[in-house]
Amino acid sequence: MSQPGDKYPLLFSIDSPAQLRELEHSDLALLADELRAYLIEITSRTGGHLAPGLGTIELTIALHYVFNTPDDRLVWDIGHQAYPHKILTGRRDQFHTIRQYKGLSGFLKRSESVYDTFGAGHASTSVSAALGMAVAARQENKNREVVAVIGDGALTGGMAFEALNNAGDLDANLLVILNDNEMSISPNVGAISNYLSRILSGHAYTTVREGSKTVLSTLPPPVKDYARRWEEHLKGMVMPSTLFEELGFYYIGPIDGHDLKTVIAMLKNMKDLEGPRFLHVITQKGKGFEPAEGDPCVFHGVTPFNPDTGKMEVKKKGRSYTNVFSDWLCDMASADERLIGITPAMREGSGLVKFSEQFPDRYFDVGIAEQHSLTFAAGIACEGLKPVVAIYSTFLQRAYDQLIHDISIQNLDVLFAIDRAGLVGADGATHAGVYDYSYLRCIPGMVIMAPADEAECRDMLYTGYTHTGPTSVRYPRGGGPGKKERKEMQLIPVGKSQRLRDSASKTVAMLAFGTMVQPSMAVAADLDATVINMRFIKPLDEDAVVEMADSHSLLVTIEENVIMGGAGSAINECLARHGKHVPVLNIGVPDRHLEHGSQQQQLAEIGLDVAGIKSQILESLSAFGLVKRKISSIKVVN
Ligand SMILES: Cc1ncc(C[n+]2csc(CCOP(=O)(O)OP(=O)(O)O)c2C)c(N)n1
Repeated sequence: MSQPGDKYPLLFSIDSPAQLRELEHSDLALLADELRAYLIEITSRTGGHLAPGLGTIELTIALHYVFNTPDDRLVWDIGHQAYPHKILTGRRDQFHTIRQYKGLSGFLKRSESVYDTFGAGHASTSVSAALGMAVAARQENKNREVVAVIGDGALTGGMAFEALNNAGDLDANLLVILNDNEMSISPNVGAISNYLSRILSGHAYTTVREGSKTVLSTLPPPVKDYARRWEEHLKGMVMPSTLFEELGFYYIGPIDGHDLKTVIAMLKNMKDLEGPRFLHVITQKGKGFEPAEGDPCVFHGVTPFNPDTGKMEVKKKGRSYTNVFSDWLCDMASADERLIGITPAMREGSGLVKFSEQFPDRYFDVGIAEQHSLTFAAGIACEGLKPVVAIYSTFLQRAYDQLIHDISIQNLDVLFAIDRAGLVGADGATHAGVYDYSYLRCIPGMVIMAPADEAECRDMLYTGYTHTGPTSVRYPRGGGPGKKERKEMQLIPVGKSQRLRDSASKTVAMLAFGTMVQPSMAVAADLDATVINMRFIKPLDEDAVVEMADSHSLLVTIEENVIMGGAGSAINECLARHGKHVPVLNIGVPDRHLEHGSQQQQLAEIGLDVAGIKSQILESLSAFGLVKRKISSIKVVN
């Protein structure tokens, strides 16, 4: 039987970057070919991020070839483009487990490998982290190189500029590589992106640089240094300096990031220099795989696909909450011309494609700039228009002060459509949307809703849009129970829950939030429990909570959010406030970071699936001595 090594002999002869560094220069092109083919073959089965990694194959090889990793520090931004890095740093044989339960993470993780110098998943952190490492090396007199690789998309994040600003001033020994492919997930946006394109089209600059680079590479260091200064001088006379030079970086580029020879030569040159350096590399997202080159946006993240044609497996999926939001947004925008739709660089993921096509003048992709997106919305709301910020739960974390300082304190009318709330599956801990109840709940005036089904989601969005002040609707990745929305939108009374099921024994009352309503109904049928769809995390339906406390023996709160400070905590506080002493079981996400896997695997791991919820309730009933006393009528099915 043929082994993978037969197909990729060179790649399978390399188990570490140290071995890579022993290869002849002339072998590297073949290695790039094998690495690319291997990446395509494996991701065609596993799914995951594809186009970003295809664009960084040569850069990855060159970096590990030139730098002495892991002692020299290589910091990738986000980490979704680092699959080739994973394969070359001892994880080739486990690569087929990527993003799967107990398998390799789809992002960078310090606990996974010494080569993953900084854990990531969110954008725009690499320059800050690398700068910190460079400063630490200086403090400790360690002679090591630190390299940050950041995409042009991630460069739209303010944090990247905060770090560049700081680095230029600290004169840190740091190399920043801009991996410029003109794409974020969708085409990149913003003035910096336009500026980068202008640099790219500045042929004169490249030509001079290309010439000088060849000369520089052949010179001994002291002469090279002199020549570099001379070149700098000449450059200053004939052409404007780049933004990065103004910030204190020695800038080289743009160079072709797929030309291994050039990239290696440039890296070697820059390695010999000191201080803040900036290498501008042009790559093509999806390079070497025609379907991905043709549609890098679709191939940014893929489901399993046919490696010959690129055709992806279409799983029969129901309607997602993202679709519900997408339709609602267009319907609402048709009804109210004040509506403005805003996304921080997540047009596809957040369901704004249709809106951007139908209402281009009211659509704003502001870049990977969550903080800005909120204050931008605040400004729009100040003028009487109606901003809707479509944002993932995990990315809203980035904009917390803007939420309080710019929106809540001024009680501005901003609706947050919070997608990917709860457990997100394969993206894992960095993307978990399990904190929003807790971090939103303590903000005065914030309305927080969580729908139990698609129809309720649409009505909640409408309710939030109509309400005065900041409001949010948080919904999960994927679909719900499949309840068809009514075209006609209905207001939901703010702060009112909905009783879905009455128990005869009045032993257990399940107070369920959002995604947990459906499994609660399944459990309740077995345990004869009362079920309340709480609908609002804030304002909480206190009357319902008190009524349940007065009439039932055990209250069970259930949420897909961390237990700490979440919806269950809100109920605990309410009970304390009303002097109710009733046993309470808080079910939710425990106080630890959850590994990646499918959403179902994650839910099962922490007891948030039907079986887990049921067994926690049964345990609690027995711990509180309620089983014999009250629920003799309950048919306990194990
Ligand atoms: C703070 C934050 N917001 C949004 C995202 C979602 N996201 C993942 S990759 C990506 C695009 C990154 O573009 P770029 O840095 O240019 O890398 P490329 O994929 O083009 O190689 C976005 C927006 C994120 N990871 N982090």
